[in-house]
Amino acid sequence: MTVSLETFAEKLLAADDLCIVYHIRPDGDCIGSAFALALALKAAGKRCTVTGRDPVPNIHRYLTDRVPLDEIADPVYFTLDAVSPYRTGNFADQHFTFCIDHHRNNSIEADYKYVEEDCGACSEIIFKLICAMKIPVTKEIADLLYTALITDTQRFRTSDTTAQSFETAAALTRLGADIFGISRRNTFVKPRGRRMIEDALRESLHITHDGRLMTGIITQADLRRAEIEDSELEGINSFVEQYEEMLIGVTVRELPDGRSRCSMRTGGDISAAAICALHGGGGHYHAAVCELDEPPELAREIMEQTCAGYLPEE
Ligand SMILES: [Mn+2]
Repeated sequence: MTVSLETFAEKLLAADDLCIVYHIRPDGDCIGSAFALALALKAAGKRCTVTGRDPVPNIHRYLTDRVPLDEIADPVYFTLDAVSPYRTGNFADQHFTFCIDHHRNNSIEADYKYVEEDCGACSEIIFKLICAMKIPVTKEIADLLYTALITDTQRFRTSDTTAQSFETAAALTRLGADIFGISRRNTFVKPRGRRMIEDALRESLHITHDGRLMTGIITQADLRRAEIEDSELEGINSFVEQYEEMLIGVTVRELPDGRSRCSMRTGGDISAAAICALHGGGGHYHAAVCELDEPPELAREIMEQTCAGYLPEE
């Protein structure tokens, strides 16, 4: 049932023994939001834990390892930043009491659900929720929420970045968030492995239709060579966006099981969410994703065929 944020806050304050579930292949937004909320709920005297199918990416561990979690036998489940049951991984069949999200067409059923479509980051909602519960936002919470905000808005440049994104950032700045360090760490500095992957991706590019359609591939072999985990490549799907002529850009990432995850970025009036929906995926207007059972080279061909039909007439 969809409820107002006020009702959501009331119901959450009345609950205890919570388990917050972040989505598979976690990013800064779901991790920052989940651990910030856990800290807040614990400050309000509740028992709380955070879990997800995949481990917390190393880059965020310096913040999350400091969050003390409880062991809870029979928790109340809370999901955030996951658009569908599939995205909750091994919790796909779990009954969720609480659900918060910022994606279009969220398909998770929950007793209490609050979705703001197309807001910059889930953490903007989590910040409002913590404030609505009148729980103080500490520097630790602010750091986690800012990590989520800066990564999901890609330094405030996605098309979902709104005045609320900046208002949240201003508030978190006043609350002591490490603006310089978090931005630098998450959006600017590139470790050696990351640079190697970018080189491999550049090499793999297929650029057609006068540069308007481009596809690239990152394989498991690339990851091994660069000695980097897939989870350490947040933002890599936006690499294609640096090409000025690009209208549709797809980054095909080979999954450990040989299937392909196709991340799409679009410009102009082309809906990435609509194209990815054709292959069972979804997401935002200019950034969406779908998974194909095919290996990367074949998945690339399929995506090229699908996308070519969406390019405007020259
Ligand atoms: Mn998000």
